[in-house]
Amino acid sequence: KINININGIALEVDQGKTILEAADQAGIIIPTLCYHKDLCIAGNCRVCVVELIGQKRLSAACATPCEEGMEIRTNSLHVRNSRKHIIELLLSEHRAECTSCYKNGNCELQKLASDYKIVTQDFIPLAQQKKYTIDQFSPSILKDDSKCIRCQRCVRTCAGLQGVNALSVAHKGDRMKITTFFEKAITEVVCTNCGQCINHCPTGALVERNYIEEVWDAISDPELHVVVQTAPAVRVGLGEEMGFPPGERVTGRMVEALKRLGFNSVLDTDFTADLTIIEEGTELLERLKKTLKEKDPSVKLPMATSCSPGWIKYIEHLYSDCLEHLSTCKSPQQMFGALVKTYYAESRSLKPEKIVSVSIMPCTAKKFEAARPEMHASGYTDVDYVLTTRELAIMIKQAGIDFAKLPESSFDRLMGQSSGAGVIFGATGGVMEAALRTVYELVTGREVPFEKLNITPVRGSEGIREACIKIENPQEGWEFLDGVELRCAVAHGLVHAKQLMDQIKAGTSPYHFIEIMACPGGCLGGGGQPIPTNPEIRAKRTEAIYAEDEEMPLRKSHENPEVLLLYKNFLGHPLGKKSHHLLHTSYIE
Ligand code: HC0
Repeated sequence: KINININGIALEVDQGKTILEAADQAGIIIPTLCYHKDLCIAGNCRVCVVELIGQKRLSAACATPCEEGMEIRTNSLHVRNSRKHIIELLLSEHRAECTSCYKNGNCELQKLASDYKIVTQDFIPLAQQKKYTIDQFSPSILKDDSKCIRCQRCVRTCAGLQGVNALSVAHKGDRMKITTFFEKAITEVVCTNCGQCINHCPTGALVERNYIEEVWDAISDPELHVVVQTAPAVRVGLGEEMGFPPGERVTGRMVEALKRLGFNSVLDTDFTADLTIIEEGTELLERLKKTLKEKDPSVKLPMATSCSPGWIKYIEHLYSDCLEHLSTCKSPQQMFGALVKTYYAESRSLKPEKIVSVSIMPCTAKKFEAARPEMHASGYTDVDYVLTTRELAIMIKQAGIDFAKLPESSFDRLMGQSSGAGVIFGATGGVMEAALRTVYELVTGREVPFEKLNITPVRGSEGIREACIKIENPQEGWEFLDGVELRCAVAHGLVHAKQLMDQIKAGTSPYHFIEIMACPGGCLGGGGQPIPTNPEIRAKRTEAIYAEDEEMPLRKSHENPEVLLLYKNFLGHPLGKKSHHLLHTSYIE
């Protein structure tokens, strides 16, 4: 421990703490822009400057470690004036058309300009003179150079959190910019569309491509039947946009809000999450049989989950010789889309061409996924529009809905029922846990004891986690699995996916089954979730997901009555002909 003094307050702090962290401990807020809890320190925006008594130069609080006896002033005249100048300089290079900016109201630069009352313009407004590019080619991400303050959070996100490096810094001095390889469009580089850059951008330089108006148009058209599905993680994030603290579950209110917005049917992606488990679990068992029993060298293990579209793009871009490891299952979003315009349309006597299928996702890559040319198994575009959790919040506000006063409502039927296993898809490790609950019962014919339903080794926030399940006394047909230790691994954040993929590539992977989610924390930390994000917020959302699971009357996918009905009345059996056509896919090298 060392002793310091901040603004006259004596403080004991751990050695190695930065001034920013020490100030936080003392309840003193130092403004930041380039700093983010998820990222390595850059110290390049200088907004967090503080005065150290005895030193002439100001220091960046985020990048300066505390030293014994340090006397720090965070609010002296020198600090205030410098900070104001820094903000003014940043604004002089920023196209500050705030009222027409998509980030209006949730922009960190705007908030600083407001807090520091920047009302004069002492510097030449360079943003008006410079040429700039707005990259609008991606169905997921818009990148507007004129709003960029070059804090490089996006670059550090893409490199440090995701290990993708689609964004980098080019040029020097006043020509310096954040760009891509050879300044190509985002769609032409290794971007996975994960949207983590959006979640970490302090301004409107990176935002989601929004489809709010298109969805309003569809809802307003009396000829159309507009169906909406909501992803598992939306229900534990949406509340933050509506003034609730992180971790508030708003499932029932969300459903009621969607009904009031005018959707004709409010259904649940968790239903197809359960369906995914049946298809993917069966596929895993088939692969185990082919490799362990039939010794078929053409079948690849470990099998990797295939529901996170950022992860899919990552493996297609960077490990295209490992695509056979991916499960052929489409994601729950796309399974849902394919069923809405076939099974749902038939059951409800609706013409598929009159159905508009909308999904609410915590994810920007889902927009890209829905736009993939192969996602037309129903004969139509399976999912027409994908909105993020943030876009849904905008619609709710536009509609004048007082979210806090809403009663709770239930999902509509046919594709609205789910188990707790479907819910936990929203957290890293959830797909694995859900799959293991089902695979164990399919193989042994015995029920997973209630106290063992929570498979804790695959839970948590470690980048990579492992579980080993020993199979004993399997039922008839699965004898070859007797005594087999099913080795599983879970990774979240693409930087961790790399470790598992390098093992596969080298032929040293010890696993049978791996789950990879592109975003930190899984979907609940997705690129379409409320901003801000950080480890504490994601931990609260994670707790909420598991609490939702524990409250569900059914907690195993294969017990979902609506899924069983779907097989009985429409699909036949898992991995059957219809399933293969509607629910499975292949990948692009
Ligand atoms: Fe996810 Fe999903 S769990 S990817 O994170 O599998 O986006 O929430 O909707 O599709 O169900 C996202 C979340 C989903 C899908 C599901 C999967």
